[in-house]
Amino acid sequence: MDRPLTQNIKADRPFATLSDYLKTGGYQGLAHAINNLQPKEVQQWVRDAGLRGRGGAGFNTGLKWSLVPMPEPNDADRNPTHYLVVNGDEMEPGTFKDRLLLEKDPHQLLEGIAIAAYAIQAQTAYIFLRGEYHLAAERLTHALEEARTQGYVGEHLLHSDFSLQIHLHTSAGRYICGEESALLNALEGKRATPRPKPPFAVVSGLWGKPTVVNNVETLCNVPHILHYGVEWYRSLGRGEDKGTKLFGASGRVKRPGLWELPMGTPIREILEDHAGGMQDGYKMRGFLPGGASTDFLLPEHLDVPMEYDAVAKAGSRMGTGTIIVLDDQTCPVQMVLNLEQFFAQESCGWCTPCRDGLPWTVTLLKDIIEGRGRLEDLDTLAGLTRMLGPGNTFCALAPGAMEPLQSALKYFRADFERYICCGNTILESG
Ligand code: L3W
Repeated sequence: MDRPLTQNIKADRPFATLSDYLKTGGYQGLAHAINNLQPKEVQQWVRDAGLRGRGGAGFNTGLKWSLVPMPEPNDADRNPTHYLVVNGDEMEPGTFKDRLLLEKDPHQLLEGIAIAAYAIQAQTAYIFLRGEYHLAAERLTHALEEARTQGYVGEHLLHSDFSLQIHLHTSAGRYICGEESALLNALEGKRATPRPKPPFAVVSGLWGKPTVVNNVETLCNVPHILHYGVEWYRSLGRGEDKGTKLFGASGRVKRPGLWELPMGTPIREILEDHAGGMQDGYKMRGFLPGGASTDFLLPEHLDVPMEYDAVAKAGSRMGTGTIIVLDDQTCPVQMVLNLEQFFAQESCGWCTPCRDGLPWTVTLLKDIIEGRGRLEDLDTLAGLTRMLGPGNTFCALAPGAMEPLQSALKYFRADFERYICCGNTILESG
C-alpha cells in the first residue's frame, strides 16, 4: 500500500463512510497506540518515522509533541491540561489539499487526532476549520457522531483510561487565522493577531496551556505510522524526506489536480506525468512550488525533488506542495500584484511593516502596471522585500508575501522594466 492518505478516496463514491474506513484497517493504529504503547513511545514512533509538518513549515511532528511538558510520576498534578488543535484553516492561495482529506475521508483525520491527543495527553481537541468549508464541516460533524457512538472519541476511548472530546470550530474567515498563534487567539474569542514567539504553543498555547497545533494532512499520516510501522512509513519517501505527500498543480496545465506521491518526487514528474504538461499553445515560464507565499522557480529547476531541503536549496520552499504554474501568456507583474493585493487585504494590521508595507507594495505595482512607474520603484520594491522579510514582523504573512515578489524581481525584471520604459505588457508585445 503506497498511497495511504488517499486509499479510501474512490471516484465511484462521494466519501469514505465509517464502514469503508474500517475495511482498510481504520482505527487499528489508534487501538495499537492505546493498547500497546505509552504516550512517549507514540511520540517516538512518529519522530522516528520522520513525519514533518505538512502546513508548510516542515517541523518534525514527533519532536513537536515531545516538547509538551509531560507529568512526571511524582508530580502533584498527574493530569495537567493540554490541548490539541487541528489547523484546518486552509486559505493559502492555490492550496486545496486539506479540503480533499476533510471531505473525502473524515475518519482518517479523527483517528489521527485521537492518536496525537493520546501522545500528548490532551483530553480536548479543537478542529479549527476554514469557514467556507461547509461540506467538510457537514461530513466531520457526522463522522464525529459516528466516532463517539463507536467509542473512538469520548469517555474511556476503546475502553481505556484515556478520554478525549473533539470540538469542531468554524472560522469567521481570515487568512491570518491559519497562523498558529492568531488561530489560538481566534479560538479564545479574541482578535486574531499573532502572538510573539517564544513562548511557543507547545509550552503556552490555548488559554496559556501547552498546546500542539498540527495541520490536517500531518495528522492524516499518523494512523498509518501506528498501524504499519516506522520502517514501512520511512520506505515510502524517495529521497531525504519520508512518507507521501499530497502534491497539486494549478495554472495552465492540462490536468490541474492533486496526487498523493512519495516525498522527493521530482517536480517535472508532478507537472508532466500527473498534470499532463502545459496546455497546447502555452509554455512554462516559472512556478511557485508550494502556494502563493513561496519564491518562483524556473523551468531549469524542474528536476528538483519535492522535499523541504532540496526546494530550499533551489531558492524557494516546498510550502504546501501545491504548485502554481506561470505560463508565457500571463504577465508575472500582474500575477504578483494579484497576490500582493490578497496579502495586503489579509494583513491583520498588528505590526507596522506588514500593515503599511503591503499596501505600499500594491500601490507601487499598480503604478508600474498603469504607466506611472519609475525605474527607482524597482529599488523601492526590493527594499520592501527586505523590510518586510523574516525577523521584522510578528509572523510569516509578510515575509511569505515578499517571496513571490523578490523572486519575480530577480527572474522577471525585464517584464517590470518593459512597463516602465515602454508601457508595454507581455500580452501586447506577444
Ligand atoms: C517549539 C520551537 N515549537 C517552531 C513550531 C511552531 C509551529 C511549527 C512551525 O508557519 C508556514 C510557512 C508557510 N519550539 C519551535 C516550535 N516551532 N520552532 O513549529 O513553525 P514556524 O515558525 O517554522 O512556521 P509557522 O509560522 O508556524 C509558517 C506556511 O506556514 N504558510 C501558509 C500555510 C497555509 C496552509 C494552508 O492553507 N493549508 O498550510 C504561510 O506562510 O509555508 O512555512 O507549530 O510553533 N523552537
